[in-house]
Amino acid sequence: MKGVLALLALVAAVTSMEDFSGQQVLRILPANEEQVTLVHDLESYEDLKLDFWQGPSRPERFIDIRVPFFSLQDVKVYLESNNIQYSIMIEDLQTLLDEEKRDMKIGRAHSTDTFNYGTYHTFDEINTFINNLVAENPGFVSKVQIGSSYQGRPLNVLKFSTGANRPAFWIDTGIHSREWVSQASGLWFAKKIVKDFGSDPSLTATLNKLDIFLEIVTNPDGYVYTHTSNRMWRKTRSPNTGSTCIGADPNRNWDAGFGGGGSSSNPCTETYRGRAAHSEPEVKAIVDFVKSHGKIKGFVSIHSYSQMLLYPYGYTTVRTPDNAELDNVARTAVNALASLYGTKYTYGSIITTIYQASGGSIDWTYNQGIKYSYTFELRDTGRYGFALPANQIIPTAEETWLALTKLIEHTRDNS
Ligand code: 0X9
Ligand code: ZN
Repeated sequence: MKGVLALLALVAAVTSMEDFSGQQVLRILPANEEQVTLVHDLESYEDLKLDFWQGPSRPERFIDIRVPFFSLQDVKVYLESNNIQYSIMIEDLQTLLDEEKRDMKIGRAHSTDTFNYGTYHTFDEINTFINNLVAENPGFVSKVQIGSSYQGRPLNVLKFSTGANRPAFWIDTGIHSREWVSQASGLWFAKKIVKDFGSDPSLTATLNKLDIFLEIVTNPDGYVYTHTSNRMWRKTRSPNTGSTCIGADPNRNWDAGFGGGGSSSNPCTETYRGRAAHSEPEVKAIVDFVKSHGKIKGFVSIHSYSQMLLYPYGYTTVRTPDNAELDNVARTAVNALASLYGTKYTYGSIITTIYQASGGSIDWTYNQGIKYSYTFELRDTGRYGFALPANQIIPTAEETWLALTKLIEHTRDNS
């Protein structure tokens, strides 16, 4: 085992890709508030280099933590000596990532018809896809560049439109770069819209009233980094003065309860809020776009994992004035989603359903007057987490589309 690990580490060093050999993801079930606190205390031991995939939490709710090989023993002893229940959810993360790499079929598609929707793609492949889709659908699909990432990559948004000056529905995928099923679903949605327009009565009615904007790679620097250096990268890639740690959490960087609970002021954490609200160009670009457009009626931000459909707020337990309506629509949407493959989603406000998160995108859009602001956490519930096998991409996108359609229809008919 030691020899194998050393060899794998060597291979990883040569290719400069972070190696996850021997790393496990532990699923921890704290029984009471005291145990929740004990698990959270682990976060302050920075040397352990833990990565909280899920959590903060409350009693009886799982916390999933990725634990490096060198910290495993310490963490397990800590949990056991405190009588905290846990199980090993992923035995060896690198094994899953090796499979993922094998499944990535490289091959340049020359059209969106031959594009492989059932595999994960690089940033360049996605940009080629976008250009092809635009070229294949003149007068219907266009590309809008809303800004540039910190490292200068274009922030491209697909626009589906059949008339001028329409109100619009926004969808973004991949704001957290490691949540690969999100960007992959975005690609499938783009093709679905083109295929169904003109033949599916509901989508056709939608597009005769609303434009749809779709940003597939919302955090391009992070996404490239997940392919070249660290598959588990979540944040942006902007530097932080006074720290060697890189990036801010683009879902803690919005001006809605900015700096509140469930966000961190430490640049070395995964939930670092950034130096100021909208400090990240990837966030600022959407903020400017939404404000200057002025007629965005629905806004959906797509993440993974947990199988949830959430609405505001994340920063406060105060209910929005639209709580009942948002909840009803969410129920309809998750029922539609489940009708295809039986995938179960929970739904509710962010803070009551998943955890407190301040500075999140849909809290900001809601406060801007975009009533239909929702966020998805796609598959799965943790068996694979962020390393969801590629054979689940298409089923995930298909079922999610049914829920999205409900949200879009309701927005169309009520604004
Ligand atoms: O922590 C987050 O930002 C979300 N979970 S994730 O694992 N995708 O990072 C939960 C916050 C809820 N808000 C949104 N999903 N937008
Ligand atoms: Zn996310």
